[in-house]
Amino acid sequence: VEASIPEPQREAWLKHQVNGFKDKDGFEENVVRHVETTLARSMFNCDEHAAYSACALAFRDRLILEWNRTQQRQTFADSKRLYYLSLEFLMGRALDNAMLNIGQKDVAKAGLAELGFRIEDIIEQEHDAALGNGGLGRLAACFLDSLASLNLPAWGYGLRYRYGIFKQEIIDGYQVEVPDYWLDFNPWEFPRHDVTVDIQFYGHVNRTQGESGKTTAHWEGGEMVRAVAFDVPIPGYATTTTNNLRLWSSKAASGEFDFQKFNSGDYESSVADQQRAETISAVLYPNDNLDRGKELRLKQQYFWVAASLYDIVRRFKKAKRAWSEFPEQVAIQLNDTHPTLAIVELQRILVDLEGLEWDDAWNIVVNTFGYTNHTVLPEALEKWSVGLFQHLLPRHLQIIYDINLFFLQTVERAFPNDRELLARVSIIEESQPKMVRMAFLAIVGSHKVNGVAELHSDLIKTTIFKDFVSIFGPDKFTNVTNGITPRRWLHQANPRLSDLIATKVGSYDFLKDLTKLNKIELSVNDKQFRKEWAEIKLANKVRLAKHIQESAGVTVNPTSLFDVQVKRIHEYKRQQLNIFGVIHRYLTLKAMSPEERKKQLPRVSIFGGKAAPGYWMAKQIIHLINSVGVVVNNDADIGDLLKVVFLEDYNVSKAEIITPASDISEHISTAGTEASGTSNMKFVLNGGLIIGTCDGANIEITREIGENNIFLFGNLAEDVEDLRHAHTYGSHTIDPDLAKVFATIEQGVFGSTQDFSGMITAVRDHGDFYLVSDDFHSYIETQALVDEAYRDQEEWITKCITSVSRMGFFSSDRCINEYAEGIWNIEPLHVERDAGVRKGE
Ligand code: 6GP
Repeated sequence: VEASIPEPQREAWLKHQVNGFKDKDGFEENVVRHVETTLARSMFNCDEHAAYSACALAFRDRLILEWNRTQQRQTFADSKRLYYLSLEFLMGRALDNAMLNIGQKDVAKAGLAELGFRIEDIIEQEHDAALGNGGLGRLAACFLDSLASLNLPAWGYGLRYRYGIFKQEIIDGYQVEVPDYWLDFNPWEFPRHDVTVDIQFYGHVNRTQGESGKTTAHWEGGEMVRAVAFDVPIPGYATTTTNNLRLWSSKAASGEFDFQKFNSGDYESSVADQQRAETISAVLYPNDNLDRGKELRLKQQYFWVAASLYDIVRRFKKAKRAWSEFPEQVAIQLNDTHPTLAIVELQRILVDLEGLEWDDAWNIVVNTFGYTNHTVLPEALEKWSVGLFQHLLPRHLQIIYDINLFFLQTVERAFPNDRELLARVSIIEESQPKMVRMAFLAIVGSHKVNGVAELHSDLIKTTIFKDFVSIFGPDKFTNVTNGITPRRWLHQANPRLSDLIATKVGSYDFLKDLTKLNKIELSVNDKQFRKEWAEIKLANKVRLAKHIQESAGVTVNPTSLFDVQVKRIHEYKRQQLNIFGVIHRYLTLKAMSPEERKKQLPRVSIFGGKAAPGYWMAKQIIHLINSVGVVVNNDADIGDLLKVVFLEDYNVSKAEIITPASDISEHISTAGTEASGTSNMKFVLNGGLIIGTCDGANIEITREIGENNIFLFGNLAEDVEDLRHAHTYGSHTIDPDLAKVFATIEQGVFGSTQDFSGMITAVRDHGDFYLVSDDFHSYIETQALVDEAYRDQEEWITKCITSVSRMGFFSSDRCINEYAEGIWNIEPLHVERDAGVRKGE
C-alpha cells in the first residue's frame, strides 16, 4: 500500500500519518480538540450534547482511518465483494456500538468521567438513525455488523433519507406522526461531494443501426437528478475491518439552480426544480409489509439502484478485466424486491452502453444477483403499472419486455401448450392496467432465491413461487434463516448478562462464535450463577419500569411478570389477539372475590410499535390498547394485578431497554404469515421466554431450545386455508370468551364503542381472516400455563438459562456465513494488524 505513494513524497506523508487515539489521554485530547475547534465550543461551556458530539467525532476519526485501510486492503487483494442493496437500514445509535466493537468503551468511560460526564448520559444524547420500518431494515443493519465482524469485503447501498421513520406520539390514546428530521448533526457520515452520479428519468428511446447492422438503443431526453454519496463507516467487532455503507442523497443535477431560468427572471421555478430533485431522497415510506405503488417510490428505487450500479461498475472497470469476470468480482444481494430494477439496469449498461450481446450480458446479470424474499403477504408484493414504467423509465420497460419474452420462450419449450402457466409466470400481469410483477423479475434475474426461515422458504416454494420451482428446478430456491447480531443485542443491550456469561464461557469469545453459549448449560444448577442471573433480570426490569414511569406515567411493580409485544402494529401480527386476551384477563379478575384475587399473579402487559399512517385498523388497535390501559390501570379492584402500557415511539434504542427486561414476549402471528421474526430471537437471547404460534423462526427456536422452554399455541399454517374457507362458506361461531370481550367493548367500558367496531366486525362479520377467534381459546389457556410456570421461579430460571445456552444458531454471523458460502461465494480477508493480507484460509 505504501509503495503506491510516489517516492519523493512518501517520507512526508508517512511521517505525518494520522493514528487514532490509543489510550485515555489520547481520547481526552481528541475530545477536547473537537469541542474547541470542530464544535467551536469552549471547554467551560460544554454540555452533554457537545460532549457527545466531540466523543462521536473522536471515534469517527478512528473509524475513518480503519475504513481507509480496509478499503485499500480490499482493493489490493482484488477479492470479490458483496454489495447489499437495501432501501432500509435501521441502524439505531452508533456510538455505543463503535466503542464496543473497537474495544475502547472502558477508555471512553474513564476519559469522559475525567472530563466530568457519565458515559450513559452521553450515549443517550444520540438520535437514532431510523432509516427503516421494522424487521427488514433491522436485519440489514445486523448483516452489516456481521459482514464487518467476519472480515468479509462488503458494502451496503441505501438512500440517505432526510426524514427517517416518523416519531410516534400518543395523544389522547391516538397515534400522531411527527417528522423525524435527524440530520441536524450526524457525525457518522462522510459527505463525498466528489462522488456523484447523474441519474436520468423520463425521456424516450431512439435506435441507431451500426455498420455491422446491429441496432443500439439510446435513452435520450428527460431530466437528470444528481446522486451524491455519503459514507458511513461500519466497524467490525474485535477486528480492524471497517466496511462501508454508502447512502445516496439527491439534488438537482444543474448545480445550485438553473441559471437560464434565473436569468429569465424565473427564480422561483428554478428553486422549485431544485427542491423537486431533493424530494427523491427526502422521506422513507413508512409502510411495513405493504406496497402502495407511489410514483415517487419508484423514482427512489431507480435513483438509488442506478447510482449504486454506476458506482459498482466504475469500480469493476478500474481493474480492466473482461466483462465475463464480473460475477467473479461482484455479488449483489437484493433485500426484497425494492432493488429489482438493478437487474434491468445492469442489463442496460452491458447491452446499451458496453455493447455486449444480449445473452452474454444476461448470463453475467443472473450470476451476479441473489434475491431474498421477506414476506408472502399479497399486499406487500410489489407491482408497478406498465404505464408508469413507460413514462418514467421507457428503456427499462423495453428491456423488461425482452427479458420476459426470452423467459416465456424457455418456459414454452419446457412446458409446451400450457398457456395458463405462461400467464401465471409472466413478468407482465395482463390486468387492467397491466402491471410489472417485481418478484417474478427478481426470480428470473437471480441465480438464487431465498426465504428467511424454514417454514417461510417452504411456503414460497409451494405457494407464491410454486411455478418457478417447476421451471427452474428446486436448487435455485433455498433457505437462510435470519439471525441477529449478539454484539448489539446482548453485549450492548444487556452488558451485565454478557459479563456474567463471559465468566462461565471463560472469555467473550461467544460474541464471535455464539454457539459457545452452550457452555453455560453446565452451570444451570450453579446457585451463585442463578442468583446473579435473576438479579440481572430484575435490574433490567427496574430500568424498564423507570422508563415506563417517565414515558407513560404508569407505575408498575418490577416483580410482576413482564409480558411484552413490541413490533410494527399489523393485523397479521395480531396485537388485537393480545389486547382481547388482556381484556379477558381483566374480566376474569373483576369477577373474582378479593381473596381469590390475592392469589393471582401480577402481570404487566407492555405494547409498543408504530402503525403505518394510512393503516386505519392498526391505528384502532393502538387506540384500544391505550383505552384499556386507562380503565385497567385506574381500577382499584385490580391494583398491581394487571397493568397495561403502550410505550410511545418504539425504535432500536428503546428496544435495547425493553428486550432485556421481558419475562415473556409475544410472537403470535397467524401461522404462515410472519416470514421469520427476529425480535423473537433477541428476547430469548436475553433470558426471556416466548409465547408464540408455529410460525416463522419460532419453529426453529423451538427445535433449538426444546419444546419445554417455549409456549406454543394456535392453529398450524397447513390448516389456515381451510379455516378461512369455513369462515366464509360455513357457519362461523365466535369463541364464547371472545364474545364476552366484544360485549364488554360494545358496552362502552373502554370508551366510544364506535372507535373499536371495526376490530370487532373484522372478526365477527368479515370472515376473521387472521383467525383471532380460532386461536383465542388456545391463547388464553397457554397464557394460564405461563402464569403457572412463572410461579415456580426456580424452574423458570432453569428454562431461561437453558434457552439462552441453545441460541447459538441465531447469530447473524451464522446467517451471513451461509449467504457467503451458498450464494455470494465470497471469502473473508484475514487481517493481521500491521502485516499483510491473507486471502481465504
Ligand atoms: C419482514 C418480515 O415480516 C419478518 O418476519 C422478517 O423477520 C423480516 O422481514 C426480516 O426478514 N418483512 C418486512 O419487513 C417487509 O416489509 C417486504 O417485507
